[in-house]
Amino acid sequence: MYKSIETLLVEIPTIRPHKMAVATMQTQTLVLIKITTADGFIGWGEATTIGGLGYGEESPESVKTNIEQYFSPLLKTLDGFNVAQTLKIIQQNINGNRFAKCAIQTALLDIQAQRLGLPLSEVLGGRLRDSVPVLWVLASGNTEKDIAEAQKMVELKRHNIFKLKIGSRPVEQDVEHVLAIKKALGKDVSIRVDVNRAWSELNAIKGIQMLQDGGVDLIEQPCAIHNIDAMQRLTRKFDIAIMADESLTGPQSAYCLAKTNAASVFAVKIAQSGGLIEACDVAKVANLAGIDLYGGTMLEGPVGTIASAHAFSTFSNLAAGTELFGPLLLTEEILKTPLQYGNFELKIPTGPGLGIELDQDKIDNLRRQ
Ligand code: MUC
Ligand code: MG
Repeated sequence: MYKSIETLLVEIPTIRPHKMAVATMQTQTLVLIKITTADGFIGWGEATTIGGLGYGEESPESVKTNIEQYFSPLLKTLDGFNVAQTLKIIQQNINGNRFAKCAIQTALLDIQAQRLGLPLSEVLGGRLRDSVPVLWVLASGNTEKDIAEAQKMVELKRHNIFKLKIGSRPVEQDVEHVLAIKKALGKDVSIRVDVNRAWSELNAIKGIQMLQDGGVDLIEQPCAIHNIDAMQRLTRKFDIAIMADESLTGPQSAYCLAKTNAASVFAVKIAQSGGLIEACDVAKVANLAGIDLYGGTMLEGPVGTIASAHAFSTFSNLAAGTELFGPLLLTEEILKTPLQYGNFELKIPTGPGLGIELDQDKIDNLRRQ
């Protein structure tokens, strides 16, 4: 029996403003789910999104309401702890709500893995790696600041791949900004851009050509979410990798994107996929279609970040690395022992379940009352 299902909104300021075409973040609202079972297990999940409703279809407040009104009463009617059956019942009774579903599934799998005494990755089929490469996102909005930030990251051996958030300025200005950073950091540092769907197809053709010529390695989500035709034409036209992010919303959309050759790389996100199991399904579709994989983030805190890392550790191809840097963008630590970043990678814990311990006092201090 599930004794309690709590949704906590935890507000943490970012280390600097994080400017994207869809929103500028100064604070992140972590959406944490805590499930306690009658026999004493505690599982955690996360349903964090970006910029209220600016990015995804669920907001922190809608996740909390829907978990309290619909998920929690449903879970409390269930006997036993069969995770597969529980997930099926949730799918049968609740439409959409991928972020909330992902958080609940993560907490259930965390509990299941703890019961078995195994890391969560092993419940998902088994890890192929004990750490994942992690890039850093430059999004201060200022070219000089971004260059200084990147140089510091390389020096610290924290990151040597950078993704730049563009799309809010005219194309020429954005390209100038990106190429100045590329030039300053040199040929050994990989530079990618995320347009967050801001370009028309014509602007995309203009921008991508200049970025490809300037040595940029990858273009993420150049056009609108549903403009799959434009994504397909751009993927065919250019040699540079074109990555689907917001257009990729789970296994079904992975199948459609793969079938239409609308991306050469998939940014897999556990919440956008609707769960860890579904994220692994997306990876399988990509593998079958010969599409490269990248482990994405919704700028989650440590719970969603490490849950994602467990899932990504099972992917047979992770050619484009990951962006699991969310906790490093926050000014407060909510774990008793912080996640281990170093040597350009994030280590995946080997303890049971998620393998992390939350600092409940810290969370109680930071949570929205
Ligand atoms: C996105 O679109 O990729 C991931 C990293 C970041 O800075 O923003 C997110 C969302
Ligand atoms: Mg993106």
